[in-house]
Amino acid sequence: MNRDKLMASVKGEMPERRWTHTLGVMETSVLLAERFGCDPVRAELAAILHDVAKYWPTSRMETIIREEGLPSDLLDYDKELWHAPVGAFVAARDYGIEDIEVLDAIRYHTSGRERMTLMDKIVCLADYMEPGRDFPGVDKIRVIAEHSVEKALIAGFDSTISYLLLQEKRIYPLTVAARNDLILQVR
Ligand code: DGI
Ligand code: FE
Ligand code: FE
Ligand code: FE
Repeated sequence: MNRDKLMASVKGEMPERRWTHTLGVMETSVLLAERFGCDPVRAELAAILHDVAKYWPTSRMETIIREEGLPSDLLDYDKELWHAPVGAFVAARDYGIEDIEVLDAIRYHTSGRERMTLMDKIVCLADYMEPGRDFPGVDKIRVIAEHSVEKALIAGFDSTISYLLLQEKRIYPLTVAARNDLILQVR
């Protein structure tokens, strides 16, 4: 599928404002890829697809997690986490994406993971700091991202973890592992 067809198809899976967010993640992923030496074409492909399953009904995501062997521990954590691994599955099954780095960048764009690839980091960070994002601390993340993808991503995970603590929600272990590992990487 060519880029235009892919974009039109993914756009159809979500409301207008989420597509605007996706355009922002695409633009920011390309920028960060060029800044930090990742392939901008493949990073952009991951960005196009990263939230493809975001607006799928919970039951449809749950069925895929159960029937397609995705990590079932996800079912005990916030449903907001589900669209990322489900999105990677859909990218492979419905869009024919075979590039494992692209699929992993989609799969881990919400949770992060230990030993994130540069592409994982870029898509996850772009998701935090695309131009449409407006949460306390996002400007600080954009400034840090001028020089360090890892330090900016730590700031992003810190804000998510703080939010989860305030909401008295559970924290998915991969997010803790991602943050701990990034801190070792920048030390
Ligand atoms: O899909 P987006 O809204 O663009 O962003 P995302 O895929 O990064 O999803 C972020 C949401 O996931 C955010 O509202 C916090 C929520 N979430 C719930 N539990 C966890 C979590 N995020 C992380 N990183 N780790 C969790 O354990
Ligand atoms: Fe997402
Ligand atoms: Fe994110
Ligand atoms: Fe997103």
